[in-house]
Amino acid sequence: MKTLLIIGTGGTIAGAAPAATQTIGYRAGAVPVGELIDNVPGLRDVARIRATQPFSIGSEHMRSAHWLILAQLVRKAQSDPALDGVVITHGTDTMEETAFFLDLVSPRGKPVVMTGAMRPATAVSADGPANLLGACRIAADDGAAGRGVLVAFNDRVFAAATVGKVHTLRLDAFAARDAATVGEVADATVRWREPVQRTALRPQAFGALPLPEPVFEPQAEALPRVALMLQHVDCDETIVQWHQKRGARGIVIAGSGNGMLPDPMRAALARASRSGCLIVRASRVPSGPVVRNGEAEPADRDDALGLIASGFVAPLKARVLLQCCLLAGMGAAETQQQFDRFG
Ligand code: DAS
Repeated sequence: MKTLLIIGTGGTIAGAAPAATQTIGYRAGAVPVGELIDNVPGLRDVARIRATQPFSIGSEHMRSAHWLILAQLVRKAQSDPALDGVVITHGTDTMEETAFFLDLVSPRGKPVVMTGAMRPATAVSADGPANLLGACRIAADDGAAGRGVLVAFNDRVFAAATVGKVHTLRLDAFAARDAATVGEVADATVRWREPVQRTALRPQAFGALPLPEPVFEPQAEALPRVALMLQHVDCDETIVQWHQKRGARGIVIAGSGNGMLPDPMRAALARASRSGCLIVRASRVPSGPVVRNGEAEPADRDDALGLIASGFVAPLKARVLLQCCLLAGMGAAETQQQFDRFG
């Protein structure tokens, strides 16, 4: 029987409300991870379980310091001969960001599966117990090794690089952007849709990257500061300079269409790029890649301005990937190569 480490971090899966009919307005992270485990019939028939709870928060409060604590625990588990895999219970609001960060910085090998819930633990038909059981089945399955961080939700298995929350309330809250699910769980069996994805097989740029110590001081940020901006009609380009004054070393802008920008915004970002800030052009469109040099005028193109095109990487994940590139001391060309890996 495999041995799994379950890391509890809070979220709705550990949420509690006075009334069983309440599915909003609950207290996230109120139920300790040991109780979550005890509330899942049959879980201990799937694997030997160890548990730890480094913190317990609603994931809307997640900070990069929390990510660094989780990365330390996952890296340690990857080299612990007594463990065969990791399951992380986490809020759904920022799960896609945490999953991608851990996917980027954790060495490939043992399964790491994240899960959560859309209904609190106290609700009628709470979905947490089934999601936790599914996540453990996946983490204990031989087919899960080497796939990087996975998200298990509502009997579906997603890759960290493409998963995103697509509904605010529904149980089926997650989907894969520009990709299929990696597998499905049915009748206590995990069915993998495809062999281990090629991005999961490629040597990792950040699997052994030294990571900073987690700091929680107000306004301290343990990872390089990267701003994320959404382009809209009349968007104020002076915000670019404000982000730089606040210490941003990178900016991701979710442009319109193929990551397109109005002249004033493009000029402001070009100035920031010239001053050494890495700029990634992503798109506010929910699917499809952002390709390089889409502008009509050569002088406005990425090559001329030193901008990076996000490819298939969604804006929220582009910010995380850019943080890792900056932490690794990469410049624009090497960073573009990292984004192109997700094509
Ligand atoms: N409470 C929100 C969070 O922690 C929602 C959830 O957990 O599902 O992300």
